[in-house]
Amino acid sequence: MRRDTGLILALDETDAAKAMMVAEAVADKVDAVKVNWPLILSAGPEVITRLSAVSDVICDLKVADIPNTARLIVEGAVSRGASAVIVHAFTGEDSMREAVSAAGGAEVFAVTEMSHPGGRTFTAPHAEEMAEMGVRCGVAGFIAPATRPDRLRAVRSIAGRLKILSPGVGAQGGGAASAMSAGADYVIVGRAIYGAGDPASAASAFADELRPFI
Ligand code: OMP
Repeated sequence: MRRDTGLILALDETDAAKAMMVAEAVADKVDAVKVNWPLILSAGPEVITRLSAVSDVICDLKVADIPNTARLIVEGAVSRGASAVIVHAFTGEDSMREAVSAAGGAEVFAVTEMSHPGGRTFTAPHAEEMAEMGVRCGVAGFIAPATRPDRLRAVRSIAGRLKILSPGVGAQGGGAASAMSAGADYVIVGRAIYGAGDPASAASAFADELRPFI
């Protein structure tokens, strides 16, 4: 995944036509588009392939399953054009290794601590352990919260040179610059871009804020 702006669009827009318009409008301002279940369920999995013609696509299926099922999901996403897949780390080492193996040349990012308030309950107490496991399993990097820069910093101290993608910027209250200062390589922004009146201008404003960190 290139790193021209450090910005990843979380395209949770459920109107498929609008989603494609937004992706095209921001394509030169983002390094990747992340698709999650809301868009896949409304537009069908073919949307992964359509978007991959516009941008690198991160398939955020938050895979959380036994190794065999994890493999089938990751293979399905990559075969449709995803260049990266997001998996939950809490499923353990066997599932994570299988996801990395199934991804082939595509990247696997493991969720350590989730960005919403509920993420403090079960994910935060184990985030460091999950990051250590992810390093052992050969993941490309981690998802760590922009809403809690101190916790992002803790994951960075384990991740070494692996990539950190940080959601929670904008609608969830986190800041782009503070996430980068804490060790993120990319920030993930959804509603603050696709929900804006002018998504291209909103993406430009985030790219401007990120420029000093690139
Ligand atoms: P906004 O809150 O609209 O910017 O969207 C954030 C995006 O990042 C959504 O697609 C979430 O599913 C995703 N996300 C989080 O918000 N928190 C996490 O801890 C992990 C993710 C993720 O894995 O991308």
